[in-house]
Amino acid sequence: MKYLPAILLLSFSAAAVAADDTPTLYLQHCAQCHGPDHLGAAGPALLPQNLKRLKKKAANEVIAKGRQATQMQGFADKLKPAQIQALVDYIYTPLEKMPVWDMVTIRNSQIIHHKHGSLPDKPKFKADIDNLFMVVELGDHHATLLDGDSFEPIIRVPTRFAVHGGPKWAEGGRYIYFLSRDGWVSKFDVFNLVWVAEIRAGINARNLAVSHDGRYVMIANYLPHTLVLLDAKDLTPIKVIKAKDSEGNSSRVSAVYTADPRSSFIAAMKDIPEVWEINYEDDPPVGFGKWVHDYRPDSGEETEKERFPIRKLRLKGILDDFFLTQEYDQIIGSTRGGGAQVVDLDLGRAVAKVDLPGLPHLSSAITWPRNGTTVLATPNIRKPEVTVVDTKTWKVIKRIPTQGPGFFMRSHEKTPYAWTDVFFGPNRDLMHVIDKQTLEIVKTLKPAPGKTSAHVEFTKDGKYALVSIWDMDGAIVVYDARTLKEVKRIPMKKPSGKYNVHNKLTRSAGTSH
Ligand code: DHE
Repeated sequence: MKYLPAILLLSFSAAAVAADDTPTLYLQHCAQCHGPDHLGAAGPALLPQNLKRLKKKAANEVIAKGRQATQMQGFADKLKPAQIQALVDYIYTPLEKMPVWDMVTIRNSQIIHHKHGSLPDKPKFKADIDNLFMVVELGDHHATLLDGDSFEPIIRVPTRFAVHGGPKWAEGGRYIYFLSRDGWVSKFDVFNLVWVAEIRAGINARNLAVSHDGRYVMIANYLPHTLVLLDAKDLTPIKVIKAKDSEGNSSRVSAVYTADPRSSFIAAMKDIPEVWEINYEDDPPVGFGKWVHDYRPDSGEETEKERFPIRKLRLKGILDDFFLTQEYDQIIGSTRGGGAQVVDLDLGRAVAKVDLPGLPHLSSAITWPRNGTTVLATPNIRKPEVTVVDTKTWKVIKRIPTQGPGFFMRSHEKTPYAWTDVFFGPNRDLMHVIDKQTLEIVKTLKPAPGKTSAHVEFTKDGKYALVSIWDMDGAIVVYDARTLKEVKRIPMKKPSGKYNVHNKLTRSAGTSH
């Protein structure tokens, strides 16, 4: 017998363990990185809720062969196929008891890399801060800070596993906040190019929002059913709000957004027909929480008496996804089962229905002025069309056929075009460019044949459009937004979204907020 290293011998003895002793196999081979409680450690959480986006077959392959560009090694030489399958079934089985993720657990997870206020207030590099981009590279879980004038990367840093939703800029571009699907919130100091604080706000999280004054960060969680409010300075938790209606029915929180002029966060509920508004003023308006229907003070963990009151708007149906108008007075949300409704935040009720079939991706919708009105355009995850709606009448004014369902749509105040990807289907390497006045597709680009092209963001002056090539051997392709000619290609590993300081902080109507 050839010499075998100790670690392999250990693994062969593990292979002798019967497949019905899968928990032991898990502890031997997986627990070190993924946590004995499946909640994740250096590696991601392995709970059915966190694995929803990975098919069992793909999970089997990852265990057998490992995952490219990560520390996940393959186990095909150590485990029999039946054992690998047993491990797959095991991690897709719900835990008997869900772990508690409350104020104490959250607080204990906090990591302060640099004390708030301890780092210099001048950037370490020369660039127009207002025109910086942060690019999330999903391929190997990194983020690249890009100079929006030279299109040269300034720094590339590792992120937590599976960042999702837009990282949120704050304080004029000094800081940016990321959220991973496993609930890790990470704050990056852009001037000093370092991570300053981290905290795990949930087990399975959706997105985060930062208050317009830069003081608070709010996290929307699927698991547990909570909203978590953090102090933006060092991410210290302030409040854990249980997502429950007045009858005690608990809900996942789909997403949370900031409504600047209202000094509030707007949160969408996934399992109850409610939308919540959480005020973050020091001195909230009297009776804020009693304003809609029969709101009763939250019985969850309160840390401050009258602070952060919640208005709960009861709706006719559950909203899957929604868009906040530029005035922040109305939301338009897709209703489960089809169609969409417009909810007036001041009246506290639905005021119109919109004929949006399929699954409009409203969190990616944009608006622009046209013929004396404001139009809203949304891509559709299920239907090959971009739907254009008049926001005065809420009537559909045009259905623009596309080469396949799309995910993201973007424009800019200073460009005549709106860009939309064809994210799904055989034509996912296409990108449509739509004239915002004629509502016709004027050009269809194919930035990288055979590779998905998606998610556009503009430079602060709207002169250049940056497109992501979603591939391990991917890139950011920079286009002249007027001539539609390529000007530069920056190699990246599956770059998902990119976020421009100016466009995000001025709440440009051409991008998501
Ligand atoms: Fe996202 C944003 C929900 C799947 C990439 N996604 C968002 C937002 C929501 C959302 C509510 C807005 C949050 C924000 O910006 O703060 N996404 C959902 C889903 O419900 C859905 C369909 C299913 C799910 O499993 O969560 C979903 N999203 C995906 C993906 O599969 C994508 C393509 C790859 C990934 O990262 O998992 C994806 N979502 C993104 C990106 C944004 C985003 C890049 C930010 C867009 C922006 O420009 O702001």
